[in-house]
Amino acid sequence: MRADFFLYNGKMKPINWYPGHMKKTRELIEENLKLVDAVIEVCDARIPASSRNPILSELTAGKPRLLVLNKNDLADENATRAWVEHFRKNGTGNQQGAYTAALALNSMSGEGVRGLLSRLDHLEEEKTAAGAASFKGERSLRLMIVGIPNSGKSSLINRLTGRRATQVGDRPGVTRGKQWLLLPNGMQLLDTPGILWPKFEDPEVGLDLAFCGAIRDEIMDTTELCLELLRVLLRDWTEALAARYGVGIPGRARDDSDLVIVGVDPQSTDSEEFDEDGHPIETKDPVLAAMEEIAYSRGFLLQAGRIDYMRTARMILDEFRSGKIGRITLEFAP
Ligand SMILES: Nc1nc2c(ncn2[C@@H]2O[C@H](COP(=O)(O)OP(=O)(O)OP(=O)(O)O)[C@@H](O)[C@H]2O)c(=O)[nH]1
Ligand SMILES: [Mg+2]
Repeated sequence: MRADFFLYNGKMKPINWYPGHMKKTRELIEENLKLVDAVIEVCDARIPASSRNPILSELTAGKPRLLVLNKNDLADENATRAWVEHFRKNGTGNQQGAYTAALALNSMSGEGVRGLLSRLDHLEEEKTAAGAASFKGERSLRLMIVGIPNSGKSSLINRLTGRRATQVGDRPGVTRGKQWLLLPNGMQLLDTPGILWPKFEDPEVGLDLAFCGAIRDEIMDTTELCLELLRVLLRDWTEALAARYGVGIPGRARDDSDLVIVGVDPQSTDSEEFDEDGHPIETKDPVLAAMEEIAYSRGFLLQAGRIDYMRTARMILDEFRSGKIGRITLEFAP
């Protein structure tokens, strides 16, 4: 299997770039763009900025755009509301004057789908009224759905068609080619495979995408990825993490009452602690300590009591992705 990215020292490094199937999808989108009246961009409500592909945004800039923040059942409600408001105020990045809208929805339950349909109706009415050259009102809207891998494009299409018209899966890269579908309201919709972009300027973006399942797990170090996720959760979602696993609340993980801290090297990012005789006390990275505590509490141990890091990491990532740790948003509206 060909790898597109790997995780090294907390950074997503692209390898073997630009992958052939993503280049092909880009061409597919470019070729079919002239056939459609509007674009539905599906991003992930947990990471509404990181999950927007700048290439797609640029390619489709001239078209009316409906930005869908999908999987809103997994994201924090207040954070999602702030994001929708942000896009409403600032637009979604298509050309000035072009129709744009942003809305949150859940493709699994269908919550929010009616809002999307009414916006599409509205757009169709506008187009008909304007008598657009390519759109004389003699037909219904033609739409294209685009987005990063695993954001739920095909799931949304199945919702809109009311049947299992396209294949979906809990991993990136399920849709491979284009597929035209007819909606009950007469509109036509083109499903496309998810694509990423060649370089993540900000390593956090790569990590966010990996946490949320947009990058194939097979090519990443699961334990390292999980530690990166725990680092973020310990920082921003302390309560949720403590409620699920009983870790991360200060003072709970380790009892520091006997320690006398006599010196911290200001140059060092790791603070070293010393006992009363001046011997350094080994301190464990709190993120690793949290992971080990979770492993012990779940009994994820190998022979001789060694920790099964892989199994623990897999479990934590799965629980995050399925919302078991809570409704968690990883980045917040500016
Ligand atoms: N919780 C939740 N899960 C969702 C939602 N929408 C989709 N999913 C899940 O997300 C996974 C990906 O869904 P797909 O529809 O295959 O995603 P896609 O964007 O078509 O993916 P590619 O074809 O690989 O680009 C599946 O496991 C879906 O069940 C949602 O609103 N909420
Ligand atoms: Mg798909």
